[in-house]
Amino acid sequence: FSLSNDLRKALDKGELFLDYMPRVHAQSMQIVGVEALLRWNHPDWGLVSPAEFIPIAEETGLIVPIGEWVLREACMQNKRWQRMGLPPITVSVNFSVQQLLRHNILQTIDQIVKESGLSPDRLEIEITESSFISNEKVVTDLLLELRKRNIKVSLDDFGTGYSSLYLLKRLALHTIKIDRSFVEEMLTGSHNKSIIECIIRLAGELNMQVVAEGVENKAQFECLRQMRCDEIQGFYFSRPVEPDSIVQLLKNRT
Ligand code: G
Ligand code: G
Ligand code: MN
Ligand code: NA
Repeated sequence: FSLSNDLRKALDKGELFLDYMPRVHAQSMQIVGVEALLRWNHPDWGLVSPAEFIPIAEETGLIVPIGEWVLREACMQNKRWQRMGLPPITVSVNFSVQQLLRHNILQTIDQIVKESGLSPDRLEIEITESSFISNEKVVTDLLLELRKRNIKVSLDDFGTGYSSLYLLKRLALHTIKIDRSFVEEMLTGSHNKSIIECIIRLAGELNMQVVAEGVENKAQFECLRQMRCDEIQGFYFSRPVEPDSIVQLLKNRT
């Protein structure tokens, strides 16, 4: 049983694909973006969770070619939706730190965006706070370069990691994504609602957009909307779905 050997071949064999999870504008309930989520259809084991194979991809370095494939596919898919005349949306792509630290990462991103024909401001790169550990300068500089190109950057799983407010202020971030652990208990747990309120206010002060992740019910949604959270993502609106389902959601948007 060697998942890493199989993963090495998965790209060439076409076993990887992307699902897309909608991001919804809280006030209008309109879909304004999607997060690309990698899936692996293993010939023997069926669907393998990214929680299982992303760490293997990171340890083996396979995340670099796989991540390039994800970026290319996501940009091309978004361009395809646009060519169909659908309302323009932003596609978000998760990046592991190993990808960010490649010396030629900017050229790679530039080339893929150019090839796809997607407008750079329709792409968002999701990074996590842990990307800065030991690499603060390199990653901070990279974010500045991405901002020059109008490519958006979001800080994923915010609040769970290395959250230095000092660092946050200095980063060229477009969006903060509140980790779903806060949303999960926002109406039952003791402090989570206040933490969310603080993050929303902080994002506003720093001129950043704020997204709440893991919204699963109407009560959470209404509460976040009242708190003036910009966007929501979660099973309440939609699970991750195939590209055709995004077409349906966008066609229903008027
Ligand atoms: O979709 P799901 O909940 O199963 O994803 C589990 C984890 O895998 C999430 O933390 C998500 O960020 C990560 N993930 C999904 N797709 C990608 C990808 O293309 N690249 C990287 N680096 N991580 C991904
Ligand atoms: O780490 P990251 O935020 O990239 O992880 C994204 C993952 O979170 C997706 O794979 C998705 O399945 C999961 N997710 C998103 N919204 C919800 C939700 O409302 N409930 C639950 N249980 N998981 C969610
Ligand atoms: Mn993410
Ligand atoms: Na997250």
